[in-house]
Amino acid sequence: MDLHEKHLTMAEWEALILALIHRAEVGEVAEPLENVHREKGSHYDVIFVGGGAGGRFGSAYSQARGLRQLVVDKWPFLGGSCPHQACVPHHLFSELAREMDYMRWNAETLFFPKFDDAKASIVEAIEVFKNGRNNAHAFMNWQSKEQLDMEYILNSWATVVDKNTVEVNGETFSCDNLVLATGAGTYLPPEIKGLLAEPGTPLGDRLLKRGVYDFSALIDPGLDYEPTSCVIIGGSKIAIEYGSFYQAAGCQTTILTRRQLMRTESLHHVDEDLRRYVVKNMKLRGMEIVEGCEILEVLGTERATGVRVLLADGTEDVFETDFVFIGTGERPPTKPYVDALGIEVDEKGSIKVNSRMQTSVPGVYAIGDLIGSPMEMFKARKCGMTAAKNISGEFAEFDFSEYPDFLHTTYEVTWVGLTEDEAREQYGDISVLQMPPKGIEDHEVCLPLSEGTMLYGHSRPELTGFQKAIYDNRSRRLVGAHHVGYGAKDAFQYLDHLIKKGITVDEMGEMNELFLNPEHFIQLSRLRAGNRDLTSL
Ligand code: NAP
Ligand code: COM
Repeated sequence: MDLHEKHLTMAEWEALILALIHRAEVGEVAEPLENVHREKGSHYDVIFVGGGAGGRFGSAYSQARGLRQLVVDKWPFLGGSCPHQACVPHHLFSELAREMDYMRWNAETLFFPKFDDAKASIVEAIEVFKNGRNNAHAFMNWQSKEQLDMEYILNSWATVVDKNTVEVNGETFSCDNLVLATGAGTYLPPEIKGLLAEPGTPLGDRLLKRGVYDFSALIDPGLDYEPTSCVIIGGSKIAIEYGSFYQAAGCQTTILTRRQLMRTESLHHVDEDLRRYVVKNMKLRGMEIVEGCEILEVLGTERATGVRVLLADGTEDVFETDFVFIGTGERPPTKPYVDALGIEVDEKGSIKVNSRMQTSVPGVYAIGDLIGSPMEMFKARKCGMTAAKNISGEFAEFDFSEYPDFLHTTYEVTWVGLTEDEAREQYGDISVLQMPPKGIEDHEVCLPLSEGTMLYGHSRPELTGFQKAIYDNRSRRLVGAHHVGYGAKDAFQYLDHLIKKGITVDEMGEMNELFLNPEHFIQLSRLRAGNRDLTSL
């Protein structure tokens, strides 16, 4: 469908995308959606293969710099997996988990009714998401075309022929620069038996055994029964986030993990006090966490019936369940690029790039999840922007080794900078301002106290969360901040910037807080800022 002379309203976009998704679901080949200025020819300064966050932001930046760009995506909308199967549903489920948790703890107090497990349906939550996601899809296309004037071909596969040639629906487009941005998918460890329906099904078009889901299968085709329990394989962010949701929805959840929870390689700077608070509170909600185990097999022939593991003590055990959820991380499928371009990849298959997003093939860039960890939104978008800057002639680098990080349980868990142990090792002389203070038990103090924890503060102080700020005593600079609670996540975007700028305890003490503020960092810093020699609080 040629849209380049048309202006679709949001409602028209929604209807169009919905119809195309439906046709794909029933196996029909649907026509492409095109906003292509063919009057300008078929040559581009840059072609983005993949229109997720990286490809979309890279395209927008290229446009803004006066480059002619084309972005191609297999789905009928831009924005990638985020609005379709990944970040947006995860945030919806985490919000629901928080609400259900709140209702459970407060059930039959004040005006809160008895919590009704029968109404906490995982299937319904997925339906709510699927019925609503189309609006975000529509906005991605509307904004990209009407506001940002991107050229795009959607609902279409791009085949990379060589570094200057891309084929889409039998038509050839040429480019001076190519940006690969096709993301990653769930990693299915080959050593775990029984994940797939048919042993030996190639990973590319794999079919999970019935009763086995990853974050994407959970949504499409979607969970079609209300599970009685859940066993999660792997200890990733996905495991923690989705597991907390299932548990809050009344589905008894067990996480089977090789390492201690939150000690997986992709999570850096996780403070031990924060980790303990998080894990303690997951267990308090009834989750079972089995650490140090090796996952051997998903049992069941027709459908999953359990997971067989080797426990830390060397014995074998079986965790019975009708719902196995995969949390073993993600890897990018890069073989087509290796085959077509001879591009260099690392041992996990991620495309190797330098700090300018340039691959081993001149003129070819790679961005986002395709280049490996961290598979986070900020990185994908800024990778796209960095590639576009370099293509437009600027020398631009992007260092994503240090960044603010987060995950959800029934809490927001957020951190930036060094942990207490790392700071002590690096600086020696440090001060730690934390709540509850060291030596005080969680139940002894109703702090941190703010929006989201006010009621707990007055009835269950141990649920109010945890926070910690770490200063280097010599320079008086903030070197780390850690928080479990509600409402503080946004602050960490700015704290990251302030830490990089070298903000001191004195400058923190001069800031204007909006009282009651969720992380208490400003007032705690002010309480100590007057001291010539900083000490902990
Ligand atoms: P991940 O952080 O890469 O963790 C993978 C997990 O799988 C680890 O616990 C790992 O254990 C385990 N694992 C791998 N192979 C295994 C095996 N054979 N047996 C048992 N366990 C195995 O995974 P993820 O959470 O899916 O995240 C992928 C990327 O997406 C990350 O970059 C993450 O930051 C990002 N993401 C972000 C969010 C967010 O909320 N910001 C949400 C989801 C994903 P070991 O630790 O023992 O290796
Ligand atoms: C967000 C997708 S859901 S994008 O980063 O705006 O493209």
